[in-house]
Amino acid sequence: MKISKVEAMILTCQLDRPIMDATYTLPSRSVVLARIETDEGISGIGEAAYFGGPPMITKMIIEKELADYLIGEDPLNIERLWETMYQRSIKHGRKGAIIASMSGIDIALWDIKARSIGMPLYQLLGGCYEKIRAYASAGFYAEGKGLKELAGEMESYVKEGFTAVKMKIGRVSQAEDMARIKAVREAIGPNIDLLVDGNNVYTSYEAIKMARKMEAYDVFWFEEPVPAEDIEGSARVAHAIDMPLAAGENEFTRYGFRDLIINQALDIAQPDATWCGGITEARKIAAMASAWNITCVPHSFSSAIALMSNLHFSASIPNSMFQEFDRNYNPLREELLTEPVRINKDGYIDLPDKPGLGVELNEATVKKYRVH
Ligand code: SMN
Ligand code: MG
Repeated sequence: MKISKVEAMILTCQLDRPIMDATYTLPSRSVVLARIETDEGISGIGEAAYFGGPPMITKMIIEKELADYLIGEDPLNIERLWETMYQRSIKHGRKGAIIASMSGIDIALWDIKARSIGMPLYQLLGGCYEKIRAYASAGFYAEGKGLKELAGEMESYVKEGFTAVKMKIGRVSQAEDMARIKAVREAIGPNIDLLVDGNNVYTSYEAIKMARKMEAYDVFWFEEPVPAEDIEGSARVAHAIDMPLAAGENEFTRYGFRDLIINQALDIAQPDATWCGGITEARKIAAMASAWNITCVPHSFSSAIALMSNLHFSASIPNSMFQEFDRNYNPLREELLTEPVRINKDGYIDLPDKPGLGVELNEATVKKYRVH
């Protein structure tokens, strides 16, 4: 089998009401999908995260740089192709947009490989779980969203069947955030796991102070309390607090995660297969984490393709726990597939039994949101 075409599609959708975490405001949701075709008629799909830059840059890297290393090659030699892409781009790559672009390609290659043998991807990768517990990722700041609205929003996910929910903190004072956490805990009751995400906004001493206050509300994990570059600060926080520290969504490749792990900067590792280096690299990160008894919970906050890519990865490793399931308004997640991703009655996502990622794009949605 030979790769005959590599292309990237950009889909964009404007939000009526922007959502905000500690530092960012999201006015729109966009995705870059990588599609790889072969001479045998089998094609694969993957997503390349573009966060922090225009999606066009990611599309250009895929089509104008990485495609050259792939056309004519056998798509089944995924390790070799990964290494070729990494080594040939290393002078301007190693982190950021190049690795995110490679990630989309890597996922599409795995989709092709699993489709070519008619097997669901997570089983081809080793097959560990048939379902993964999902947490509702939400609780952002927004114009006009007060305590009552936030509490109502988080409660609605519990009513839908989620047994764990995540909310944002760090945009307002610690006192205001504590009031938000209290309101959410009271709304969801004592039996739901409550995760909080600081999106890199605190100093280590602020984070430790905040964590001690949050203990009263039985917070399950504290995500990214300090800047991603502050590895020692993250380690100080992880050592000082009782709840686990989750981090790594901003990190790339096994080399980046090695530094977080050997410095004991996290208890829970959150690689995202759409930008850490694809499923190939995410599995190496998870294996390395397992040697330190670290749980691996993939980050995912984009389209349904990103969600399914991370879900197959999660289901293929023994040290997974949850799958992040963004619940903010996003038609590129809810309408992108002919069968949208849903939780089952126990709050888990069942892995599909179809080959590859096990999904089919809804072409009407692609047409509606595609940017040319
Ligand atoms: C996150 C990252 C990128 C965009 C929105 C939200 C977030 C998460 O930190 O944990 O999903
Ligand atoms: Mg996060």
